[in-house]
Amino acid sequence: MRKLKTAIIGTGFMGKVHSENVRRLGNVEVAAVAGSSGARAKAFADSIGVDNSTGDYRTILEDKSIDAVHVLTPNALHFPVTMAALEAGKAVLCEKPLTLDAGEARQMLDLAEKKGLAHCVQHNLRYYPVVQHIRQMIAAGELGDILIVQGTYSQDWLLYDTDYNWRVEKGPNGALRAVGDIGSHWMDMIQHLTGLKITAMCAELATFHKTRRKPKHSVETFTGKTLRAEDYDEIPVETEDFGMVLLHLGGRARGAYTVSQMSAGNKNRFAFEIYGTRGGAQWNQERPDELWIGNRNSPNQVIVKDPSLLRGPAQGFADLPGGHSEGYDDSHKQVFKRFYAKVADPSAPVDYPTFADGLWGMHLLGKVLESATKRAWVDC
Ligand code: SOE
Repeated sequence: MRKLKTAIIGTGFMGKVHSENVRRLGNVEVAAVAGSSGARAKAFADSIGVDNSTGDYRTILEDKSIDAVHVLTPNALHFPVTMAALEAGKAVLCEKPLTLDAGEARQMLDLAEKKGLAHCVQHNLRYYPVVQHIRQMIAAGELGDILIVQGTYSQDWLLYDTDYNWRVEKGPNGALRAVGDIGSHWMDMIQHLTGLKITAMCAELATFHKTRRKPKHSVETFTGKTLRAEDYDEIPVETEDFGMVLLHLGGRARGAYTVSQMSAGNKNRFAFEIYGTRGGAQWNQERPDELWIGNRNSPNQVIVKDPSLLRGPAQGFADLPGGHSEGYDDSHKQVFKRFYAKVADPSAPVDYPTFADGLWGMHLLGKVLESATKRAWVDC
């Protein structure tokens, strides 16, 4: 089988996660790296052992031997980079939130479809093995009709006003920060699991730090704890630190979630609870191999990941035996495995999140903003 060639566009936290995990597939070579400058691209390429690096991603798009690109830039660049990559005939895997608004996402989806190219938005968190197990249980009706969904995606890496990242600024990030960055995952997950669409919402956003101190030099996601007072400039902040959203799903279900980047002690706590007419389920990303099942008339259970015990298709998302954790890195690998199967063979199934999911996600983020601005319920 021919080895596929891919390129990593973006040299931050996600550049590292994507390059490491796409290499685990074995049939995909990271052939090139693009960054915001030649120096950044080269430093990153050197760190992962790639010879070909550039400060101009268009150089990569001209290379006919490259099959696909990973768009891992700040959000504002997802649209121009993806459109150029599709025009150049590359399959595109883009980080979330897909774009700055639904209009851009619509254009990306239309172009990918017109060109007949594989397209994917990186909602990797769907693909923890026990999460897929609960999806199968829900599909089989074991939780009954879904009534209530609730949860949070909470982190603490932006707790202090000295914590800074490009996401804090509207320009590179877009208008929604916490809800765009991690609320997008929560909404995608809950719809993926229940099969229900969000039909209405009421959102409120809060910016606790009206100004933040921006380091004079760039700081990577989840870092920045080692700087001193003289290393900063004070900047105004327009994006939210916290969001709370009430939801209607389908015709009957109701729910609520919070999103925070300022909840002390929560490192990457993506938690959901789903309750139906027959049973409930809870999961927390910080304990990824465990799934709690709640029963009304029999003892509750904690299911620990073991591929041989997972329900049907969920087994395909576990590559290690029971007792061997599969976590964040593995969830990325599961998306890549399916996306590159499609790149290699256009007749392969689309069993990964596409730009259509990303477009719906951007539509919902637009509704969050609309509801919070109007201080009112909005239909989706
Ligand atoms: C930062 O908040 C971040 O890296 C997100 O961008 C990811 O999508 C999330 O999975 C982990 O946290």
